[in-house]
Amino acid sequence: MSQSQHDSGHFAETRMVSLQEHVMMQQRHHPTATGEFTWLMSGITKAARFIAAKVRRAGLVDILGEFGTTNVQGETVQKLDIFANDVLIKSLTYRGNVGILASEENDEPVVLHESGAQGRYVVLFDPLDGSSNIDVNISVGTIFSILRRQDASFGQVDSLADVLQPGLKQVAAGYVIYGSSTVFVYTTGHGVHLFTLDPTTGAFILHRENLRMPDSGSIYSVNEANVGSFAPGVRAYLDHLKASQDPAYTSRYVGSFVADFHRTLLKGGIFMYPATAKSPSGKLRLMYEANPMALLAREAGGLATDGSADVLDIVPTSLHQRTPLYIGSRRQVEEVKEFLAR
Ligand code: P6P
Repeated sequence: MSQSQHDSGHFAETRMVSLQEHVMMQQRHHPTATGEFTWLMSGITKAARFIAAKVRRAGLVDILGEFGTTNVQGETVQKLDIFANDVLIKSLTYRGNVGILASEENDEPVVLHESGAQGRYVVLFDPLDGSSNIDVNISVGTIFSILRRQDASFGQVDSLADVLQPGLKQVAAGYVIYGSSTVFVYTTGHGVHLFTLDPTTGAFILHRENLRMPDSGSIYSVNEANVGSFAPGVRAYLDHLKASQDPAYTSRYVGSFVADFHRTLLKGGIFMYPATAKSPSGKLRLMYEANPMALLAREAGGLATDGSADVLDIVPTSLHQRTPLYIGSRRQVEEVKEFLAR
């Protein structure tokens, strides 16, 4: 095969760019970057590899009796979401540039005093969203959001002021989906980029760069068991979708947010978790579920709203607050806002 034929082959498209290299290249958008963000992101990818390896073995629980009993070291083996939370905290605590961690699993933010004045970043995460689906082998995911500590509060004991920033302030956001393959998706505000974990080398390899969500999609995703307690505008919108011929819609609902969002990002359409009787403020959390996905949606050309406002504009009042969420292709999100405004 001639060199030119070889170059036009598979390797030319993938260029074999690792996530580490890509994050370094993204720094060109930040002339003042010192590489510390790259070092932080390598902590997240390290944790992702450990979590992926553990999730892959979850099915062996019953066979090997690994979880819920003690392991060979006599340690009590933890539930997967606790494991994921511990791995993320351990991977980020010693990066030196993270000042505060906030997790779905921890009531309060964790201030990393050891980082001192170097701890410029706040990292929020849902360590293993949808973990209840692992028993039935449905994809689950890790969601993360990165903020920069606000100079005014820098070094203050009250860390909450640093954490409770609107989604527009995110310097990066992303998720890892543990599915048929492990895919890492992130943005630093300059496009959405997708990487697949090569289990043999442990490298995340670029496979989609500057991904664009379709401006319109024919898939809607909502738990229709809750339709009885949806607002009239939501019910009217669902009737509209079912009656539509162009496009003719289909329904897909996995019940794992990362899986439902990943499909929406790639194929378009809309994911909805409206307010319900059981979850009057919506079920999904603003800070480490809705905000990171809303930044990715916007960077890919889509939208995310709580029904009236842009999710990224919401000024948070508490770490674990919930929000109704309508996220996906521009056309569908703008349509649902019209129905909700009637
Ligand atoms: P429901 C999983 O438990 C989760 O937090 C999200 O991942 C998912 O989108 C949602 O809950 C599903 O909730 O009420 O439809 O089962």
